Amino acid sequence: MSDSVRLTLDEVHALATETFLANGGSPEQTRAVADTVTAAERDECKSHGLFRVPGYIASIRSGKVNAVAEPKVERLAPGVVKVDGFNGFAPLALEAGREPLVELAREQGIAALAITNTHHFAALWPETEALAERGLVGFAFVAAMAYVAPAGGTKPLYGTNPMSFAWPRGEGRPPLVFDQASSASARGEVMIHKRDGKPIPEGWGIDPDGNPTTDPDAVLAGAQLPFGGYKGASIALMIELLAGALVGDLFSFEASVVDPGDGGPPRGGELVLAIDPARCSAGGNPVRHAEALFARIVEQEGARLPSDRRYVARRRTPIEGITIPRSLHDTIQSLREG
Ligand code: NDP
Ligand code: PYC
Repeated sequence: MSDSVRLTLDEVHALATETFLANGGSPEQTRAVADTVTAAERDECKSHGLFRVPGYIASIRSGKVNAVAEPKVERLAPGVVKVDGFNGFAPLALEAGREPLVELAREQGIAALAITNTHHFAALWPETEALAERGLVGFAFVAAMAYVAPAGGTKPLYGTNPMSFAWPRGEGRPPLVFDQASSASARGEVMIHKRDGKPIPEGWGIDPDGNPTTDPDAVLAGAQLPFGGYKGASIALMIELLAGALVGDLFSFEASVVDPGDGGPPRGGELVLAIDPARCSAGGNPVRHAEALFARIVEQEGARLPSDRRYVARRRTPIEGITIPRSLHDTIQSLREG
């Protein structure tokens, strides 16, 4: 018997859906999370697809997450919309805020979406890509739990705090998107190395005594490192402030304190920004102008645009399907029993 299982994208969605419904997820929360998990598998973002389902379910079972929460949208200021996720998962709250954010950005040129009381366990590109598909420039920021040492320190304080940016390209082209942790790698990547019995690259983390190590177990017990030293640490710090203090939610170290240790998503907020390029430029067409830059990048051998790997996977996986380790498939199947 093979140690991996091949699934179509419909099977991925059905597996996630049945597992969430069996564990008390409302149809709306379930669909939103299943869409997010399936999108990650479709784009081969393995650290945030089905791999996360056991953690999502653990967080329902521990009582940390309200899997039937109904997000509430409210206008905080002329250019700011807020969504209270009422302790549910982030995807449904993000969906609830998306069109109001788009509308405000088109009206005013720039707008913000402040998300609070949610649990984010996904990649960030879906939030910004959706904005760029509607012709807007998008930014998203989310914190996590205390995983990453500040520059020069050895104890976890910041989350792996990703930020995503998306730019619309027009003429039928998918948006340019980057989505990156402010640590040298996402924690999910360290966990996948541990699961697969592989060492992690040097520079990803330190052990509990502060020594550099390539042992994923030691880094999970010690601290991850910011990417690029103090520069990544400052980005992690900015994201703590934007997705924590600014929107009125927790810092990563505070999320760690309230977390029951169920292995599921951190509690916290998120900030999403949208800018309408048509309302921002003093002249010319920003979207068309950007193409000159992108062309100069890809004309260099070995260079590519961020997101191109995902788009290649996105064309392939609907035909070939995806594979996951059999052990993960068995675990999720067993969670379906509720
Ligand atoms: P990676 O380092 O794998 O990739 C970061 C970005 O760089 C991607 O946009 C990627 O595009 C791009 N990229 C990679 N290689 C190149 C290249 N050679 N040229 C140009 N662009 C390139 O991601 P991370 O490990 O930092 O993060 C992985 C995921 O984990 C992210 O989706 C992030 O949102 C998620 N995460 C979620 C957290 C949460 O709290 N919810 C916390 C931390 C991380 P491409 O995808 O096309 O390869
Ligand atoms: O991979 O670092 C990560 C992560 C944290 C929360 C969700 N994903």
